[in-house]
Amino acid sequence: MQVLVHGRPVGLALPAVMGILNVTPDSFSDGGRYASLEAAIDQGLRMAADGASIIDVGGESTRPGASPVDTGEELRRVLPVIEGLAARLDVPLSVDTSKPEVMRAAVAAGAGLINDVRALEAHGALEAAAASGAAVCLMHMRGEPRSMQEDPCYGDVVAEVGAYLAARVEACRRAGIAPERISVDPGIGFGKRPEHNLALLAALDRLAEPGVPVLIGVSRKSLVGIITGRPPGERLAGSLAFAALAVARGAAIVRAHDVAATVDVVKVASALRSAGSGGSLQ
Ligand code: 8Y7
Repeated sequence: MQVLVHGRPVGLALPAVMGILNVTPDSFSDGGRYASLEAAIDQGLRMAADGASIIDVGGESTRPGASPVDTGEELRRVLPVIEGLAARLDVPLSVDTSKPEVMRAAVAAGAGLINDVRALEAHGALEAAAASGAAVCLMHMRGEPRSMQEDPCYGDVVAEVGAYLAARVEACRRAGIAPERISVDPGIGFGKRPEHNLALLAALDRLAEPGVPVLIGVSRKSLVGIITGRPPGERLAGSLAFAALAVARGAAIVRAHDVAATVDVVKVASALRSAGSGGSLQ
C-alpha cells in the first residue's frame, strides 16, 4: 500500500496501526481553539512516538446519532492540526472526511490518505480524491450517522458489503486512482447490528480481492461493549482482542485510540500470521 508523505508516494509497511485523532469540540473540552490545537498536536506527536504508522485526523463526528458539521468549521478544525503535524513528523497523515473541499485542502496541507466513511460517494469526492493523488480508504456505511443504527437489515451481510466495496474500488480505478493507493473497510458499527459486525470480522478474508488492503476499526466501539458489558473507557482488552484476531484474518490496517498497546498486539499477530501460510500483505 502506498500513501503520500510530504506529497510524495511512500510504501506503507503492513500490517499497520492508524492512530485516531479526533478534533471535535467534545474530544478536547478545555476552552479555546488554540488550546485545543496544541492538545491535538501533542496527542498526534505522542501517537507517532508510540508507533502509529498513520495518524487519522477527523473533524466531523460520525458516531451513531451525530449531526453533520459545515465545511468551514470542519476545515478550521482539521487544517491547523494537519499542518502542525506535517511540519513536525514524517509519519503519514490521513484525513477523515467525506467533503471534497476538505479533501483538497487537507492533502494540500500534508495529508496523504483520505479516509472516507462514505467511500467517496459525495458529489465531487471521487474526482477530488483522484486529483489529489492521495491514497484512499473506502468504508461501507448503511445510511447516515444520525439514523444508521435504527433498523439495519441485510440478507447476506458479507456478500453485500463485499460487493459494495468491490464496486467502489472499481469506481476509484476508473477515476484514475492508482490501485496500490486503494484500501477498503467494512465499517464496523456503521449501520450494522452486532451479528452483522461479527459476521464481517469472521469473514475478513472474503471482503476484498487479494492485494486490496482491508482496514478495521473496532477500538472502544459498542460491539466491544455489548460483548464484554463494559463502558468505553474499559474496552481496551476487548478492542485488542479484536485487533489481534482481525490481523490473524488478514486485516492490513487497524484503526485505534490506544496506539502503543495496539502496535504490540499487531506485531505479535503479524509474526504469527507470517509464520503460518498467510503470506505477506501489500
Ligand atoms: C471508523 C472510521 C470511525 C472505522 C474507518 C469511531 C472515522 C467512530 N470509525 N473510519 N471512522 N473505519 N475507516 O468509533 O471503523 O472511531 S468514527
